[in-house]
Amino acid sequence: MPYKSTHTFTIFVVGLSSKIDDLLIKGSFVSGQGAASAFGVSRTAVFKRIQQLRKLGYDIEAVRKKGYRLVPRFDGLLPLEIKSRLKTRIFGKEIITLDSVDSTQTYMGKLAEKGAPEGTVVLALEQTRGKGRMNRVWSSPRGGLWFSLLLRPSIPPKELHKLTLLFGVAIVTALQPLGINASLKWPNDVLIDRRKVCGILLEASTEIDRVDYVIAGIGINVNTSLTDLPSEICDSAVSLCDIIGTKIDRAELLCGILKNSEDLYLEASENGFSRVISLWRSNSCTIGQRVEVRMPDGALRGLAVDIDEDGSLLVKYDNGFKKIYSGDIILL
Ligand code: BTX
Repeated sequence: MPYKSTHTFTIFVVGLSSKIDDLLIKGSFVSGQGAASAFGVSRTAVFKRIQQLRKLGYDIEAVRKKGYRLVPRFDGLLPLEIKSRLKTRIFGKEIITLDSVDSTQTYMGKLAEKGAPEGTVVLALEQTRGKGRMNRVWSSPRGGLWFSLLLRPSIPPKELHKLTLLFGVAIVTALQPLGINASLKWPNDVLIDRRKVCGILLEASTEIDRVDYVIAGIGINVNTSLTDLPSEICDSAVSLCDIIGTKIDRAELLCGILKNSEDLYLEASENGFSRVISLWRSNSCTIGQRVEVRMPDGALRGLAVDIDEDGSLLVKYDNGFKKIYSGDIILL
């Protein structure tokens, strides 16, 4: 598989390769002669880069008198294929596609510590030790969309949990053009007919009053068959291809999620999270439901009445109301 080696071609591409890649991403034809004169190199140097890319798995067509053109494959998850379809400014400017990794979160953590820029994406075709919240395991066989996105937000640490809500909204909205009506279970699940199709994990490095970085991990069962998942979660999980009945283009879905989340993120950075909260509310399957809230110090049953502007869940129980800031809920 070509994916393992793409790392060096994403973060560290400089000079001629990067100029050629930029033209290919734009969908333009790269003429051997034109690029050679424009960049002051030989035609052989241009051809070498094209051959390198082909070896990495890219489909690059050659048309007489026009030159070379990148043809993104259906469901093609190589960095340039994704970038050629992306309509974002920051998210996905750097993309690393790995064939297999323990966890994209762990991999991204190392890049973040080395100063990788905001918007960097690491995605893997499979994870051997995918992480859920509270040390739980996230099952990540081939066919799913498993990725981490690096953020360096200028919000106070106490607002970080609102980013989970933001990604939930971005994902549900990206599924709508596929005709999929998913909904949000507080705080971090995306469900279809009460079954989990996606999980969101936010990990952050913070100081007392500032956030250094956040790694948003998103896992979606896209073209995974339920038989690839452990039997104990088969009843509570679902995959998009099971619902639709055909394979889905993960690259397109990823681009949609990155675009939606970037738009919401930029708006929240300017004007706060009101719009995220209101969109979360209207896409929720939590509000109006009887729930059991499981917290480290015990469980509580009641009615989930609303989500507050601070992102907490407001639960009405026998003795009054309680705001829940963290924990798990079960829909009763
Ligand atoms: P969570 O703790 O809310 O959910 C974990 C629970 O979900 C597990 O205990 C199990 O019951 C169930 N589960 C595990 N795998 C699946 C699955 N594939 N589909 C449905 N249910 C499942 C949710 O944590 C956060 C998950 C984030 C995953 C992404 S993938 C990319 C990034 N890298 C990484 O290691 N984690 C994130």
